[in-house]
Amino acid sequence: MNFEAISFMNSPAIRLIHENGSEAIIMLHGAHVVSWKPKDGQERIYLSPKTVVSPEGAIRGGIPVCFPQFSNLGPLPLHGFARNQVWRHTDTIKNTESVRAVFQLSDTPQTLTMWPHQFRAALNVTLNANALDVELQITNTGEETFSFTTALHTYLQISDIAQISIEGLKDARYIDKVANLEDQKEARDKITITEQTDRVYYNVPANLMLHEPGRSLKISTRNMPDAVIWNPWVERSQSIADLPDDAYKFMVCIEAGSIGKPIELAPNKIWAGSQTLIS
Ligand code: TA6
Repeated sequence: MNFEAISFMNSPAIRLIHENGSEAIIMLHGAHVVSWKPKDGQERIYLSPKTVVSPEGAIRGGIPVCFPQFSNLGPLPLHGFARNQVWRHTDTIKNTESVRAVFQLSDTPQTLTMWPHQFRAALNVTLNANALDVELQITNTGEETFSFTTALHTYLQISDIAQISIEGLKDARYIDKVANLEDQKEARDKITITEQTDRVYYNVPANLMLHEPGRSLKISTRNMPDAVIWNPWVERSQSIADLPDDAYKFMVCIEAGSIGKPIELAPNKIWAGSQTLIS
């Protein structure tokens, strides 16, 4: 097990290396996971080839950390500010099974102007033999209760959108943000994607599966009850400047979040939720 500080897209990052050959890269900008290759060497995380790292911007692809607001569910910029901040790499923990990097972000005068609450966020990224575990911990370091919504906005790399399916959401209630429909119920055992898709599913099972020809990925969550499925499809890919026009063929977002019911966090309390990708 090992780790090294590297430069990735000309920006500081940490590479985690497992003795079985698997590895992950996390950038300090956003504590953004931008790569995970299990031991078969196949990249599992989609990172847009057009993305850039800019001080106020978000990286396109990878695992954006949405905090303290998911999407436009409040007054903050889309998906909150955590993905646009530079986090600190505070620790690396190695044992015989895994290697973990810890990143931290606290309130600053700038975040306090946007969101007037004192907090400490930690992102624990753990590389196991066949899994990548991403845990977000939020501590209320202030004197008043605050509430937030959050998600790990995971972009998964796929070989062909026409050949994937997502299993585990049957009977879940969802909103369809493309068709603008509230309180729908998923009828399908396996979801396929054939058009622009932007759905928030509520209270989903802790295990979902992404199936592709020749490989599958299990997605397990803890304390993140909601799931977002997003694919921008043709026109939306074309309209997002930092995505290639055909990006929709090679990515699907399966996000873990706590979105439907904002988390209320009292002073000195800690909330934690995680998503684990298992190859
Ligand atoms: O999680 C899905 C979503 O909220 C979509 O509505 C879509 O806009 C996407 O996130 C990307 O958001 P971004 O701010 O990164 O362009």
